[in-house]
Amino acid sequence: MLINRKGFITHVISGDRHGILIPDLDGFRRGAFRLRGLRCVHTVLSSKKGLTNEDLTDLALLRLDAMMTIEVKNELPSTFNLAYLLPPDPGGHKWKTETYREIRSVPYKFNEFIRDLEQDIERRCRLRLVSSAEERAILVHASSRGEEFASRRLEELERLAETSNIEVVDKIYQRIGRYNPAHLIGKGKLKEILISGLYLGATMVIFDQNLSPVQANNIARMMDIKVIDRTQLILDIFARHATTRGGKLQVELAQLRYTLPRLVGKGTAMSRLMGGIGGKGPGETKLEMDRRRIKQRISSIERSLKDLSKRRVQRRKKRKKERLRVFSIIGYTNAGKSTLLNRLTRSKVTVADKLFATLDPSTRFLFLNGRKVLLSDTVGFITNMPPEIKLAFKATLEELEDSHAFIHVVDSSNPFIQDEIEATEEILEEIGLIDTPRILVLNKCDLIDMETEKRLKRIPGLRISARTGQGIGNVTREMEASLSRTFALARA
Ligand SMILES: Nc1nc2c(ncn2[C@@H]2O[C@H](COP(=O)(O)OP(=O)(O)OP(=O)(O)O)[C@@H](O)[C@H]2O)c(=O)[nH]1
Ligand SMILES: [Mg+2]
Repeated sequence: MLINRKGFITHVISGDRHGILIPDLDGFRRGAFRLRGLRCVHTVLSSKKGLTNEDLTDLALLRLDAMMTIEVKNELPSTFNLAYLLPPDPGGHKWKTETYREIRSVPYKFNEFIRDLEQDIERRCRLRLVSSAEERAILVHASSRGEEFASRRLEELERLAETSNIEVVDKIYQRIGRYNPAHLIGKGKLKEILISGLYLGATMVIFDQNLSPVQANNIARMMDIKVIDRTQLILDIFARHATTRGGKLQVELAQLRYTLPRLVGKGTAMSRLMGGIGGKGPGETKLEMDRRRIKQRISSIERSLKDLSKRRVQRRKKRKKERLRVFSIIGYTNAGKSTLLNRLTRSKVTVADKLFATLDPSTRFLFLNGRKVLLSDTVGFITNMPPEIKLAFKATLEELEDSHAFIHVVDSSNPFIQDEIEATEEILEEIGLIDTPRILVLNKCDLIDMETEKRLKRIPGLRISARTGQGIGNVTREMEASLSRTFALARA
């Protein structure tokens, strides 16, 4: 039975010898620091005694007031077991169990006890909430790739989370050989993660691996906090950073497309899975929209985007007629692309120590050999870009198609510079632009030490610092050389 604090029975559940299945408790009170207001009391008929692991994980995941079992002996109630959650305490236990000879031996009034406990939990949780973050997350990376790879990925995921104003409370690496199609990682491990997350006051779990609709739904059903994956996190960042109408629509479309298959007839599933992380994305107002309305919205966005795209085509035609050459600055996110654009064209586009600071391509001009050329700043690349994200990039990708050459910027202070270069090259390969001439630029050379210097020797590229201006002359000279080469070709 589930019993509320007034003593009314809200659910009667019959199980079998394997156990009981507690129904969906959505709609009953909940909150980051509150308990559910329901206690579960069930009989134990088999020879098993006390409380099982299952009992305790249900207690924690559903945030029940208490889990109670009554053992049955000679068809009469005998030993009474009780478990309740404890306030967060570093290194402490998550719950406490008590055993009594019979139910009447419990020495306190349960309602008063649970009210005090709840206040205690709330007080201690609030004490730790000193940051201004909107959400608190546990990050999970599951793969067979080993510790070093995992920690690098988790670090990047943490930077992404911070960009979305999410505080990271725990990072978990789970080594697995094969993904579980139903819930990515084993159910036991998953429950463990979720419980420790709740205990740390997490409001969401972010998976580095992209979740299939089935996985996302199964995991979200197991618990009361938001479950999202890396793609959704990146889309949330896009939603926050997009500034132009086209950019915003593009991101909303990508979010809706990602969400639609993940909506499985459950009202709250949407708010858990949608953008809406901090409630600032375009997803925010659509939280409770149903499938049909999402579909309508998708087609309406597609129509608007078609119009915008037509206008872009016209602009590109005009440029072609004027025979304006376009150079595009590309590279991994946060490499310093916008800083370089500003340096080369003396402009002031947004620069920030954030991932995906730039979303909408901005174009400025400069003169090379007395000829006017355009320079485009683009959205940064990142490893494992899923198709939904590429969709949000459409305007940028179109810009790239028209480019005369790319200036590929990499952050030379990054210890994994080779991976960064490859991530960008892989994307160029995928979009069929690997043959466009490229000028490789190793940026942030003001930051590197002797050790890094040695490592960089093997990488052919211009050493520059977009921040200090060091080596910038070489970049313009390379751009000029690249222009003369094409003109020479054209004449030949
Ligand atoms: N020390 C140093 N910092 C730099 C240099 N170039 C850029 N930065 C810093 O690196 C951070 C990212 O620079 P951005 O120009 O915004 O990088 P971006 O590649 O446009 O990044 P996204 O638009 O987010 O993909 C900022 O904090 C810059 O100030 C450099 O040459 N040296
Ligand atoms: Mg930028």
